[in-house]
Amino acid sequence: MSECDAIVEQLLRARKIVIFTGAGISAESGIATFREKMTGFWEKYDPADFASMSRWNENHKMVWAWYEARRANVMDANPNNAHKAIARLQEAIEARVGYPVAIEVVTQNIDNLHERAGSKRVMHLHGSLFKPRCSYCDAPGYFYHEAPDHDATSVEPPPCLECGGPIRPGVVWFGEKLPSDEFERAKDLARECDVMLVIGTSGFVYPAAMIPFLAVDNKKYVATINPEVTLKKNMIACHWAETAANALPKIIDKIVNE
Ligand code: BV8
Repeated sequence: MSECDAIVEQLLRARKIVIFTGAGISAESGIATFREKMTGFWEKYDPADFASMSRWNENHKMVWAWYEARRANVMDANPNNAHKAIARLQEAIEARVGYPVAIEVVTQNIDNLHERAGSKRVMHLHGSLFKPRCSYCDAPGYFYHEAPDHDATSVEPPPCLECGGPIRPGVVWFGEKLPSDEFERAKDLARECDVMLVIGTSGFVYPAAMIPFLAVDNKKYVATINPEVTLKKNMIACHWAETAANALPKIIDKIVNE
């Protein structure tokens, strides 16, 4: 049985499905994955070093400019066929099985491509490029420019309307806690789901990387879709060595047309 057949067979038996995604699912939209070298001015910087409170405290104009450049890239990008297939999955399965199915996307990504593809239930474990907040009082923030500058390397972040403090990116930096509601919910979903598809993540970054392991420990059907092997093969039911934008439309096609 092919990986696609095996995954579809499980999806058609499931009532609760979790789609756990990482930077790899946005790769085919042209968004560099987290471990890929960045380009241009940012090439000399390590994202894992740059995405930190210490770098923000050291030079928040540079960090704000980096996130604005990344926001500009996401705004220029489009959801790819993987994002679109995931957004169609619930409707496709329910039309086939004739009963309601619960599907939730749990993403480590800070882009908004799942939402722009039409996914309704998306949880961001590492925050979002599109939800800035005040670095002093945590009030919701805003952007100076809806269309951010791709090329600026030092930009004064806007001042908070409540307290005047500098607005920061609404993301989780290394060394910062994950949003507890989202993280607790993601752990519950891993324990309660029937199937978890783990798509485009290296599993390097904790504690988000523990979510698939929680599903494995609770004897759920866990499949990875990734050109590289990330979770040990003896731990998961299926590894499909395929890119997300190739694999997910094949899953939808099999559900809808076979
Ligand atoms: C915390 C937002 C504590 C910001 C991000 C030593 C060991 C273990 C852990 C640690 C350690 N030292 C420190 C830690 C903790 C640290 C951590 O895990 N570090 C790692 C680097 C070792 N974690 C933290 O600091 C976390 N916080 O622990 O706080 C605490 C507790 C209490 C109180 C206070 C504090 C916070 C981590 C969150 C960091 N923020 N993002 C930003 O983006 O700027 S993480 C960042 O990495 C992104 O969100 C990204 O999504 C995430 C994970 O990476 P992936 O998504 O997996 O991306 P990656 O590039 O790695 O892999 C891409 C994959 O896709 C690859 O496998 C590739 O093969 C595949 N792929 C490529 N193309 C495709 C594809 N797959 C399918 N189709 C394709 N076309």
